[in-house]
Amino acid sequence: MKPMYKTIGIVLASMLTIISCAPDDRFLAVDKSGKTVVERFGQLQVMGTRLGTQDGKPVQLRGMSSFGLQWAGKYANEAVIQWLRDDWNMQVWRAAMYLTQGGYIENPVIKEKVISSIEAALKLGIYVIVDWHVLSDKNPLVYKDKAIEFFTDIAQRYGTYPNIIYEICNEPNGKDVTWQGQIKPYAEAVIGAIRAIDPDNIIIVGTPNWSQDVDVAAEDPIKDYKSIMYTLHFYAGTHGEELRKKAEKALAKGLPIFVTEWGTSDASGGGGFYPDQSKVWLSFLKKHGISWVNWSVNNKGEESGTLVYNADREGKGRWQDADLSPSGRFIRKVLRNEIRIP
Ligand code: IDC
Repeated sequence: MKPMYKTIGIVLASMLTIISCAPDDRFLAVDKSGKTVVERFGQLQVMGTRLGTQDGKPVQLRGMSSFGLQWAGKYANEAVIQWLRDDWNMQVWRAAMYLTQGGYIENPVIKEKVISSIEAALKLGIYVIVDWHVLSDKNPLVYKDKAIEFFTDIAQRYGTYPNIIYEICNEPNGKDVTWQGQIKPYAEAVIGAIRAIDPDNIIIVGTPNWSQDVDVAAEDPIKDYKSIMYTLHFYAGTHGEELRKKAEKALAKGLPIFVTEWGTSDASGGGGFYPDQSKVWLSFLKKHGISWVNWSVNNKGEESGTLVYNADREGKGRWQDADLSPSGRFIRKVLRNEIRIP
């Protein structure tokens, strides 16, 4: 080969390598031309079991959850959320508003942390999940009226922005809390109230048994409304193949799934860091194009938390490696597309 052709060949080959290694633009919070994820994806929609952009392209959103806002509300500010967008490549932020354990029912001012999360997301062009964090209160019907009042207000103030995603009951749980008995009737009432104001933003519904029984919801999904998704939650140290089988069963029935919460630890939020089990899950989510949000941004010192004990006590962001827990370093690399997920 003439030297000139050889040079051209090498240049072309290296260009191809660069192109094929460059992260898919769909996984960027801000693309090379400076466009934010919301500018690019616009009004999200549900297409079969998949989340899709306004233009009808399937997407997998990835991001971080706040910790309980009553404990870690200091991170629900623009500086931290911008750091997560720019340094972590976060496309979606979840504002986890507990109801009990010092949450909204006992302390309604916590709502301000949801509002500051939304305001930051609008400014930064990312999606924001407004999470009504049903947990120790188990049965979502207990605070149904409060939920309707809360989501009506959020929809009136922000429903016209494509950034908003409603999550109306984090984790219904308890033997007596069933899909048909409590969760579905609750969901229909709250969805009805939101849809009276906001016709199209995604609404995510919790599923029985701490949002694990997506297969049960798939037997009897909500019929009267569009852009509804269902959540599956897992903790890599506790949940594995059995739960993935449930998800596959639900997908096969056509249920659109959004993992609004998962952790690299066991189900307590602590008990170890499980990167290998997490990778198996991440690969499963990638294969099915399921969007996910990781639990959570806190410095409590538990393994699922992103920060080491007592780091960033003021909520300023700009974290260095030493501020991050093993889980925080792992998730940051995953979001930055620096760890290959097969
Ligand atoms: C956990 C926190 C933990 C806190 C507890 C309080 O990680 O520090 O003491 O809440 O209830 C969930 C819940 C989520 C839990 C998390 C870990 O949605 O609120 O956070 N988890 O236990 N479901 C499964 C696990």
